[in-house]
Amino acid sequence: MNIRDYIVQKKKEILVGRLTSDKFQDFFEKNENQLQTMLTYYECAIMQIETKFNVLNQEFSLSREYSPIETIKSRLKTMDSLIEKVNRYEIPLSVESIERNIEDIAGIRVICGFPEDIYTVADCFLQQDDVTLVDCKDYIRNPKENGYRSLHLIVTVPIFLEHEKRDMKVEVQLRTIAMDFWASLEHKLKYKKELPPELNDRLVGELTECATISADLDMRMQSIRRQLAGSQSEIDEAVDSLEWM
Ligand code: 0O2
Repeated sequence: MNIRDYIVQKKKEILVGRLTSDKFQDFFEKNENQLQTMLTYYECAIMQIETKFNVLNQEFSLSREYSPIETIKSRLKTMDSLIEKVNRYEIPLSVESIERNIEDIAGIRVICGFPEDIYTVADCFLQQDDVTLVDCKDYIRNPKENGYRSLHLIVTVPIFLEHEKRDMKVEVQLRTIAMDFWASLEHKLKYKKELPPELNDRLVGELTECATISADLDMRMQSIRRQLAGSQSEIDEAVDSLEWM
């Protein structure tokens, strides 16, 4: 992300009347370089963590003959979303305080096939000696009221720069394909502002029901996978015992 482009875009929005407050406009202009540097460091931290998950996935596919991770997505928080959070939590407007108080500027989403893979992958990741767990929110064991499920880890990882080492905070969200499918639809509904209230309420209710169905589906598919793995190892043992093969 380029802070200069963001400032230019905001100036255009001011012209057409969609205004970011002067306070923020001022802040971005005065701190352009520092903000750009901060975002670049977060991008480096994302690369670092993405590599860690890719390495784990490769190793799993050797030792277990399947890859627990289906996809890895990453994003830097958009400036609009950052401003919204600064406002909502009344965070003092300085680069240092934003870095200290906002934990999801860098975000990685790791999508796994099955719920148990999430915990296996998270465990291996957290055992690495340069990864420090800051906070963990388990919305799989304790789903949100709307049905949202995911495992959220806030971690720090070091990035090594020319003259220093910096610990960077990153939010890692681990979820299954089904949890991700649900969350992206729910996210769309959340930002659909112009829906009539009755329709909105009905869709919110339907999504909460879908979350229950999707959690059940995850568990049933996991159970099928376990049974298949069990019968496969029985087949392998039987084949191994055939001396003539
Ligand atoms: P984006 O676009 O990813 O930046 P917050 O809710 O952010 O004020 P906190 O404690 O940081 O406070 O939140 P939490 O619970 O760790 O969740 C942060 C992120 O998790 C959200 O980021 C979403 O990506 C995801 N998330 C959490 N709850 C829900 C939910 O109910 N539905 C969906 N679809 N996603 C959720 P942002 O900042 O909302 O969005």
